[in-house]
Parts: sequence; structure tokens; C-alpha cells
Amino acid sequence: MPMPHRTFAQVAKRRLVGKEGAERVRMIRSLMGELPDYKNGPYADLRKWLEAELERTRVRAKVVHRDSLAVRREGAAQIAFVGPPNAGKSSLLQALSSIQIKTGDYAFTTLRPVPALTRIGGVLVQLVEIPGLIEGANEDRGGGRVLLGVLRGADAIVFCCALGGSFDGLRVVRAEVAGAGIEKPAIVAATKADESPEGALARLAVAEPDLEIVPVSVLDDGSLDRLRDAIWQLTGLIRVHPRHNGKVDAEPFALPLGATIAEVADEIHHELGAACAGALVWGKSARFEGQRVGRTHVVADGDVVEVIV
Ligand SMILES: Nc1nc2c(ncn2[C@@H]2O[C@H](COP(=O)(O)OP(=O)(O)OP(=O)(O)O)[C@@H](O)[C@H]2O)c(=O)[nH]1
Ligand SMILES: [Mg+2]
Repeated sequence: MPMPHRTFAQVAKRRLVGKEGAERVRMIRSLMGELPDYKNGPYADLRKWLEAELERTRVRAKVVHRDSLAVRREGAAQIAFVGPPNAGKSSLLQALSSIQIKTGDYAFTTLRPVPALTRIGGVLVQLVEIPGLIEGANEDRGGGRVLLGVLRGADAIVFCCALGGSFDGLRVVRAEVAGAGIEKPAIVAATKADESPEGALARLAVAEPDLEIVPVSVLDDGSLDRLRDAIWQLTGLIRVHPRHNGKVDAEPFALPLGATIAEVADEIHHELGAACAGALVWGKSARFEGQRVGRTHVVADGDVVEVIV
């Protein structure tokens, strides 16, 4: 005697609650196994419903899979590296951080967004290579929509373009990014500067007049430091070193530009934020070393701050 069809529907729904993916598929299959095999009537309707549920579960599983391209944010800011294939994005990420990432002398070496953490002036910043943005990305060519979605979540963009070849690839990528309505603080990293033909940098400056251009080579540490500095400027953050009892913390806090002493204190500890009466300040925002300032004093990048309660 089969279970009444109304009871079966209720039981089935209850058993599927909270199940996704393979587990849900298994449960749906087992429920289908319990259904009497009528061609018509309420049991046949239940079977159709379960079949549709199976299909929906599979589609959702694929979507979840695609979403897993998303990058979990870490650090004080997230900086996206985009550019035509073979521009040297992975090589830069590797040179700026300690990750091992596949690089290659061919297009599309990197197939999905790759995050890398780096320290800039003591603050952790997340760099993300966004590979394979090609013409038509906005129409989802090359899975472009998901990639543009990752880019949308970033705080700033480093457009990468090799000095050796034509700059058309960069133009295409910038057009796709603009076409997606993505506007972020950005610079151009002019890569492979060690192989740059005569006058290439000047030509790139003419081709991309609206962005700061930072020439860089993974073989030149000085150029990598200059790129780090430019990336830090892009974050719009400042570093503040807390000082207690005459000792300066090696690890700075990252704060938004324009942050006040009260906000610095709050960042160190909420209670300190409330109790703070002012601070002693060393650095660019101070008129002299160890200047006594109030809660509303605006700090500058690199300042040392000792909060006073
Ligand atoms: N001479 C020189 N070669 C470089 C430099 N940076 C990267 N390359 C070379 O350029 C090629 C491409 O580098 P990748 O870092 O894989 O480039 P990518 O932009 O990540 O490429 P895809 O992931 O395929 O889009 C590799 O052969 C690198 O060795 C550089 O500063 N100087
Ligand atoms: Mg790559």
C-alpha cells in the first residue's frame, strides 16, 4: 500500500530541506524509488516534480561551481591585476608576493582568478590576477561576466601591458571594463621593461593619457618597489603606527585617508576610541616631533601615534 500522495509530497519536501548538491540528488533518487510507478494521476505528477527538482539541483550545483571563482577577501585592500594574455600578470604577482603561480610564454596560462597576499609598508594587501578578459567579455565571451564580477568587487585596478608589443590588447581590456560600468582607481603597469624597445614607454603614455604608468620588470627590484608604492597610493589608505610606553609597533594599522586621532584610537580598541583625549604624534601630520594633538586631528600616512586617555 503506497503512502498517500499528499503525505508523500510533505515527507519529500521535509527530507529535501537543507540538502544541496550530491546529497540532494541522492535523496531525490531515493524518493523516486519509493514512488509507485503510475503513468498518470497524482503519483505521476509527484514524479514529474521530483524530476524537475533533480534538474534544478544540477543547475544550482553548476552555478555554485562558477561562483567559486569568487575570491575571498583578505587584507586591508583588494587590488585586481587585469590585462591581455601573456602581459606578465602572474609573474608580477609572484614577484610581489611569496606565492608560486604558473607563468608561461603563451596566452591563457592562468585560467581562474588567483589571489596573493603581499605586505606593503607592513600592511597586508591582496592582489588578484584576473585572467582571460577578452573582447566580448561583457557578452560573457570567455566566461567574462564572472571575471568582471570579481573585478567589480576589487578596490582598485592595475592594468598590465607589456612594453614589447602593441598596446591594442590593453585598449580592448579597458573597453570591456568600462563597458561593464566598472570605475575604480587605476594605474598601468608597463611590464617587461627590461625588454622595452626604444620609445615604447612614451608611446604607451600617448595611448593611455589618463592613467599613471609605472614601468616595471620582475628582474628589477627597484621597479617592483615603485609599483608597490603606486599600489599603496591606489588603496587610498594610510598607515599609522601605534606607540605605547615609548615603543612603536612594527605592524601598522591601515585607515582611510582623512582618519582622525579618535578613529585611530577606535581602531586600536573600541574602548580606547571612547576614552581617547588626544595623542602625541610623530610624522608628516605633526608640526614637530611628539606634538600633542586633539581627537579631531587628521593623521597622515606613516605617522606614529601615542593615544592619550
Ligand atoms: N623579460 C621579461 N619577461 C617577463 C617579465 N614578466 C613576465 N615575463 C614573461 O612573460 C611571459 C608571460 O608571463 P605571465 O606572468 O605568465 O603572463 P600572464 O599575464 O599571467 O599570462 P596569462 O595568465 O596567460 O594571461 C612569461 O614567459 C614570463 O616569463 C619581465 O618583467 N621581463
Ligand atoms: Mg597568468
